[in-house]
Amino acid sequence: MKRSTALKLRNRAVVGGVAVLLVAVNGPQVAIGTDRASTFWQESRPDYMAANGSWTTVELPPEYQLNGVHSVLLATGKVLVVAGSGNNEHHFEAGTFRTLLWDPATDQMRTIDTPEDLFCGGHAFLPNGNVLIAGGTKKYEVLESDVERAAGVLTIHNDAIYEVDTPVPVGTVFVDDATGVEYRTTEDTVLPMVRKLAGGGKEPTSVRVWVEAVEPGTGDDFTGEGHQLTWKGDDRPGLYGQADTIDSAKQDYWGLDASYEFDIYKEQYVEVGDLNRARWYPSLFSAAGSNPDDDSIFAVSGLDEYGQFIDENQGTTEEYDVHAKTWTPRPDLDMPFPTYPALFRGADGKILYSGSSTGYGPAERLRAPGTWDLTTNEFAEIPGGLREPEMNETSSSILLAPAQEQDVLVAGGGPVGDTPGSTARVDVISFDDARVTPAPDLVQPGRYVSAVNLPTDDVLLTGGSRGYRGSNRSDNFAAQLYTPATNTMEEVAPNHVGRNYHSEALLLPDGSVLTLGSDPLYGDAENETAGTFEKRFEIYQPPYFFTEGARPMVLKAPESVERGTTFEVRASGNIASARLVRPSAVTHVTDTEQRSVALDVERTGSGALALTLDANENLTPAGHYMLFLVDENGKPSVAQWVHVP
Ligand SMILES: [Cu+2]
Repeated sequence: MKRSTALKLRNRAVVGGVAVLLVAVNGPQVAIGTDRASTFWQESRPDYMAANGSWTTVELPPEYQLNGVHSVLLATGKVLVVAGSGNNEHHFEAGTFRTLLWDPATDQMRTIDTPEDLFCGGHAFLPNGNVLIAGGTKKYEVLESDVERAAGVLTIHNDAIYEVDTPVPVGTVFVDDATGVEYRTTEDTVLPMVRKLAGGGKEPTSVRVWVEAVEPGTGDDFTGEGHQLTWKGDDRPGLYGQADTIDSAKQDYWGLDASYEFDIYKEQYVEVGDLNRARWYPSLFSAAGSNPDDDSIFAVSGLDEYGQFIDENQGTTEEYDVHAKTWTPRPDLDMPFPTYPALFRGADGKILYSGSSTGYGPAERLRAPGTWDLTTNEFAEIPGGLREPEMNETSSSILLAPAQEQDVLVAGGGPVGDTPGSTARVDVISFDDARVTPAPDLVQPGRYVSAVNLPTDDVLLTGGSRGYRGSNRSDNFAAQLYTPATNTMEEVAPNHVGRNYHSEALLLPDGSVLTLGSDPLYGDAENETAGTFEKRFEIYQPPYFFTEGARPMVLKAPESVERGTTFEVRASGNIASARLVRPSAVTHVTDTEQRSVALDVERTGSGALALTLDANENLTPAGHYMLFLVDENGKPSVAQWVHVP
């Protein structure tokens, strides 16, 4: 089947003065090639949709289209789509950073002023529902073929100057003691004076700066060796440079130390305290922290301000106080992870690491799943680990529903870096008993497979590509539903838009799933032309949109629910289960937020339910949740938003 035919199912109508998105429930809306038409005729049959669900492509007006790298569902029902520079160096150089706010219920949209390049930062929800975004892009990568001078990080050590901080202007030259090669600094910096300690001692200081060879070309590169350098014209004892690597290899993206809260009601970014370490590709997650009154947000991993992986003893972890709005280093929580690690807040307060990550970090370590105890900084690996442990990068991880089970599903993935191959492996890590159980394979092997919790506890697994960043036209057109209770997989209607690197999926309040983004490296099957960023959205409606009977409805529910309490809800339908689903904040198939918590359900009268929320705050961290009621036929309601303080 050809996949080249352009799809245009843009399907808008104006009802009551508000533009709404209609979904294609009655078959193809536009003329398409005959091979596709037969597919669509098949896919638009009511019995097919009742068994497989249905996909609808959505194209925003051109002025709103963007490279959606980060997607967050807000408690206002709107979707925050952050591109920043969107992996487009021209946008970066021009300072064109973009954010879109889109309301899927009304199809209203607006562009949000984006103050810095938040491309490849991390994000997590604050207890009040606002979104904390930290890190981003300070500089784009330089491919090896474009590197003209050997370059690297120089640490200038000071055990000599006591009186004043010393400016180190751009162009300051250091000479390699071993080779005589001269390197110059590429930015202004300041070397702090030696600190005199109260007891009479002294503490040497240092500063890191990027240097490049004065002479173009290569020849005296060193990688991981540790050279000492002398400040040209200033050879005071105790004043020297030191570098582990100055070479002509590819220079990775540089991280940003910026941090913003996105105010979901004022719909704007608000600058807050900077990170202590610049981070590109960090993960953020909430957990109990230093402030007893509220959860904190923690940031881990990333590439620093010179594109260096933040390894152990390099400030791996810092904590954001949600009241002070400042970041504090946590050297006691020294724990390196590969970039964008898949981390989940466990019911006992420990952090569950599934082994999934995307992008950077050493191949030979830090890739095994385990639990991280934030009170002792101990990491306990899951015995045996995952099957195909070398295939964890760009795999997708999701805390299965109900969250009480503490099971994390790991799907697909590939070898570290720009490498061929991917796996169809799906494993379930039971963190409660530190055990891994195989699950049925994906339909096709794939990296970047999106995973989304549905209100029914099924997980939608869709998209991804068999090759690195969709190379050789290897996007997967396949979707399946995984059922945790039975450990079974069922193939459903395939996505029509390919989703590889820089793609996301998230559950919407009506029970459908939005997918967006995709950033193929190449535009053709032979990998000869550059790829273009996929700007179309697609919406998947699971079978429960099409099976017989009316969906249940939440008729009355409280706006706020305390943990450990029972509350009354009025509903239509025969309700069998209830879930609080925390919305997604997803990038690079990494989503530390999405989780579905089961409520105890008691029918107390006609249309009346008593629902009880577990008292454990690690299970249901403060924030906004979608309350879904599911009837005896497996049909969910549309969600009602509930705040858990
Ligand atoms: Cu990326």
